[in-house]
Amino acid sequence: MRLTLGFHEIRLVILLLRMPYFCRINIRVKYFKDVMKYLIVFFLLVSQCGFASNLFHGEDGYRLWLKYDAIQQSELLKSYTELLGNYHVYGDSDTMQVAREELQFALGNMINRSRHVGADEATLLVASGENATQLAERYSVNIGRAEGEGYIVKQVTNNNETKIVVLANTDAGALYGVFRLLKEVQLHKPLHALNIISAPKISLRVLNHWDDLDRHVERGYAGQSIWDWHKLPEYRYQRYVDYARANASVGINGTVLNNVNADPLILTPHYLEKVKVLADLFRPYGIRVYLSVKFSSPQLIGNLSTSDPIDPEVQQWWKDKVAEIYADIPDFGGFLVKANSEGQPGPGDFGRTHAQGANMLAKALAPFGGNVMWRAFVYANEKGEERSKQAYSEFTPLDGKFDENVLVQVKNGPIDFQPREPFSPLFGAMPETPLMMEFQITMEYLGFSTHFVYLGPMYEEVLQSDTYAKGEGSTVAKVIDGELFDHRISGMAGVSNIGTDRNWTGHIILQSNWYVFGRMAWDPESKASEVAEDWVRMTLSNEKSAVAAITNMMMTSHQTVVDVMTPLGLHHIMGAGHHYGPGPWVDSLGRDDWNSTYYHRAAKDGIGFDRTPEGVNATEQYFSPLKELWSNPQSTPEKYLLWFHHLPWDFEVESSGRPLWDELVYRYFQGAEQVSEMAAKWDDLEGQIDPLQFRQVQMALDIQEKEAIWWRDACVLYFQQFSERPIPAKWFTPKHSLAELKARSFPHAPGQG
Ligand code: GCW
Repeated sequence: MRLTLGFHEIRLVILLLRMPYFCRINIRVKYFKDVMKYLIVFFLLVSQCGFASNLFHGEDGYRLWLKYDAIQQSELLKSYTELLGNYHVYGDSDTMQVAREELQFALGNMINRSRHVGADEATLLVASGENATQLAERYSVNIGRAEGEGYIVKQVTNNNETKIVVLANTDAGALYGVFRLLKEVQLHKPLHALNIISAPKISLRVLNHWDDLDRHVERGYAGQSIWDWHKLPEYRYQRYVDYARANASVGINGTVLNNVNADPLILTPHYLEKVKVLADLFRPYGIRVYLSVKFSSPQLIGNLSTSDPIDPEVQQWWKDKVAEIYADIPDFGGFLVKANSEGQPGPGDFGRTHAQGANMLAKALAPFGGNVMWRAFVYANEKGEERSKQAYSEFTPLDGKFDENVLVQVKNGPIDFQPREPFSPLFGAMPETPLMMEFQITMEYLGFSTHFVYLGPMYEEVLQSDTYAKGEGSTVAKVIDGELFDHRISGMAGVSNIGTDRNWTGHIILQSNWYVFGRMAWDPESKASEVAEDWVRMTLSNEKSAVAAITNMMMTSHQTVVDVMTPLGLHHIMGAGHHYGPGPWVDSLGRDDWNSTYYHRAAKDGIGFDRTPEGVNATEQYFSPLKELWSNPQSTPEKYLLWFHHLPWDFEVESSGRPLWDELVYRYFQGAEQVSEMAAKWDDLEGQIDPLQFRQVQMALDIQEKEAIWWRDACVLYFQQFSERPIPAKWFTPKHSLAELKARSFPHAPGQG
């Protein structure tokens, strides 16, 4: 038993001692003191035995996966100390300085020895550029393979002298290499025969913050925006630097600071001065800053009468604005634009195309090396075309018309970050244009920040989907990393789940989604399970059984949330506006394609959206053989069944042989049960991981369990009105009534747009 007296314990002791005063009890002081003495001893014992200390002490999650806990195993410690204890980092740029500091901090913690020494004395050498080239020659290492931002981490021998070298062509590469080496140590991997060569397959690896200037985070569930705009530029939180460190540790090299529903004020000098400070803080970590811009900025803050992209005055306004930014931020990354989408202004307002809008900005940025990330998330009722088809219809005719420094940023699915979607048909359909992937890391449609959902398997599923654009093997991963169509630039964006919560993401497990995003942006061929295991071992436990148990839970958690909310290809049936909880009955929003009923189409004759040639023919946007396969329910993967087909309630579901209605009910009940099983498995981990982390996830699982039952009852009862079929015998009638569930309202649900 550990005796720790924390703030809360001390406060309670003082309170107990002062009780007579507070209670004004008239008892004899002599007895009172005796009683109090026993009470205090009793309280201290109880608090140390678990309950109180579990609540108030422990790992609060701030350190993320960079905990650098001390290595206990003596063999390992000995070998790490020998090989890493004395190191030398060449160069004195800010980035090399950061690399040096990271080693100092990490090794000091992990092996309790950390000395920066002369190159001759050192057993670990870290170098970039010219220094690295020389070392590479000395140790016969092919440094070319590290490419621009990559690294080589290798054990080398020369004249019977064994060293570890971290070599890179750039400073950023060397820093990434240092983080990689430290990861190996955190994972307790042996270092002998170490030979890692790694270079990013994607050039722009960026987080998108949907953060407003008043610190509200659209679809954010982890507190406020970490950017304290009001206190910038003077007040610089340590958190800014820790944010950059965490990103660099997984290879993220860009951040879009503000919401795509952009406030034009971000481009005023008042804010640019603040942006500059963040850019300066992030630069040593290899991170470039980008901004979301409002297309009508020339009118809103520039006093122009138009924002028409072919107007010379408008063009000049953007050129001047860009020059003003680069004067202060020489490595500024560029702009992200949401245009003519959900009420945002865009070139369409002036009768111009997305390409004309994007190219105007691209021309202003090109002389400085900046890029435009132009979003393809566009849809509008007036177009008279089914929502899932609109982005493709609007963008494919523009292929080949974008300037070189424009990337079109496409959400993973054709609709909108649903728990599961087939990949967007745009991937593969615009060979002349670099397409960026946009994943959502924040869990707008997946249970906010109280659900245990690891998104790795979902990202992997999308990235490994075959588009067949150039025959078999034309995966989405190969489209976006530029390999398939040979593009110079490539990108992946992740809508951030970060906020001011002490643990950054509101839920410890959700840190893994930030982590896996970075890993997959570096290498879209990464395996979700391997990444999960790495993350668990650095964040929660390095013990074999705990690692296996948690990794397993993570790997099944995405399928679980799909079963809980939208099994068999259902989609967009969440509560209106905030998207919290079930809302399959939502049918009265301003636009058809905001309503749940538009998407599930439940009726007496069946359920699901007919997107085959007999229906809206969305399947035509995919390459063969997908367009044929997905036009037929028999050859459509069950996970997409109701996405592409409207099927009768007695349609036989192949994998189970159950009628569709029974299968649907089965999935909803099964989903809720899986959450309970997950909660039970988590309970088994008590004592194996940090008590605070344990307890926080446990509490969130309580919420998740409650909400899974809510989803089950709401969807089963709602759809039953149409199927008019009984709930299969194995299950039971939900205890809530549909009327009661429909009446629930959450006007203050977090993260609203
Ligand atoms: O999913 C929707 C969200 C909006 C978001 C939009 C988008 C930033 O509900 O909050 O706006 O997507 O991606 O632009």
